[in-house]
Amino acid sequence: MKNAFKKRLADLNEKHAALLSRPNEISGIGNGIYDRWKNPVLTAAHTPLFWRYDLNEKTNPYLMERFGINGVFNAGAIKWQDGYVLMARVEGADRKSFFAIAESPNGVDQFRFWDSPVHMPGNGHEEVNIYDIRLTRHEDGYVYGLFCTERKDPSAAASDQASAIAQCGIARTKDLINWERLADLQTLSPQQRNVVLHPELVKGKYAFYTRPQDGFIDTGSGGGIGLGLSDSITHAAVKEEVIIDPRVYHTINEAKNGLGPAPIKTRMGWLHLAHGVRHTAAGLRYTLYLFMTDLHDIGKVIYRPAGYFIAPRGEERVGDVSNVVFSNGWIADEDGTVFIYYASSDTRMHVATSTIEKLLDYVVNTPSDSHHSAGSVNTLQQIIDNNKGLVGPMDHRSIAGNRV
Ligand code: M1P
Repeated sequence: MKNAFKKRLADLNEKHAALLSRPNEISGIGNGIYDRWKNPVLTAAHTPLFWRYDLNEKTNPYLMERFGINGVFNAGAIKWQDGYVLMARVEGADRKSFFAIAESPNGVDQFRFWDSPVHMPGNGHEEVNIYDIRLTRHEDGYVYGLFCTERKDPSAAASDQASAIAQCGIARTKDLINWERLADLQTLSPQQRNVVLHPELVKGKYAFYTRPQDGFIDTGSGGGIGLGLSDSITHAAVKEEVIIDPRVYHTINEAKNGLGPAPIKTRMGWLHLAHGVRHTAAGLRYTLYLFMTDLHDIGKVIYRPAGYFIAPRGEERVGDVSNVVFSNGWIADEDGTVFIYYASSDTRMHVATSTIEKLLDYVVNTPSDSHHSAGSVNTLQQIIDNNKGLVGPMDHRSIAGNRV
């Protein structure tokens, strides 16, 4: 058919334009802490057609994809001039990840990729894959990107084509386009992932939140989210990591955890968003949680609400790595709105919105974990007792009235 190419191109363009301009809306009544938004904000289908297709009819007469995109997820986030910017992990059909920037005028829809992906300079260590960047607007004037740099484990047997080594790559920029690659972070741990740079100097040093781990997947003796200081940022080295947020038996982070984006400074403390992982019969389950550290002693956790903050729900539960929510980007706006960007199942990006005041209320007033069932019952009973007289008719067989 003579016009097949033109027709297919017109169809592709129409669908793509419709997706990019699709308005988003808040989904349901929510839990009072945050609002989820209905549509994913960034997916593989958002990537430009001129990335995926050779648009020349002579060299691609069937207008077939030449470069498949498998997923767009785990994005760093930053407010840039007036735009809401996501620096996403884009994973090709070839399983290689790279970074690309997408920008929205309002933070909840109309995200559009910049024309070219980020050309991140290499580290000279046979880097194979890079992913999960955390953006920090540092007080030294640079925007830093800390990300996982991964390569094959050189000590693996020839028959083992899966063992890998993960470390923390560091780059900095002043325009989000030109990146200066610095030396990878040195720590005493054989592997590192989920490393985040604190936005302020601490005692004149650069402060890193780390996640020591023995293996590529298992953290082994790595006890949780650590904190360490480095004199230098160009050759960053942390000689001591203190675990500030440990993994704990029978909680949402018993298997492993890791910090999400750089913390937000509030009047009450540093607000942290992290992911916790637990084992289930269906595999690993990743959820998000919040905690707060002291404004002047960033290693001291002062509030840690029990349980998860966001867990995978509905279509979020399904994807390349199912039952996962993961966040490494959030934006606190001048008016106090907080845009929480999270990925689901290593496939797509979503947004939830809240405010600084709501998140403070949540971390301060949500009961902490009692670490046993009887304690949870006591916590619940306390809420029920406090509500007596504030609700309508209750079923007297089940309320605290029987106990008073
Ligand atoms: O597949 C889920 C996540 O697994 C890793 O995170 P962590 O090191 O905490 O287990 C990362 O590969 C992350 O990209 C991925 O989303």
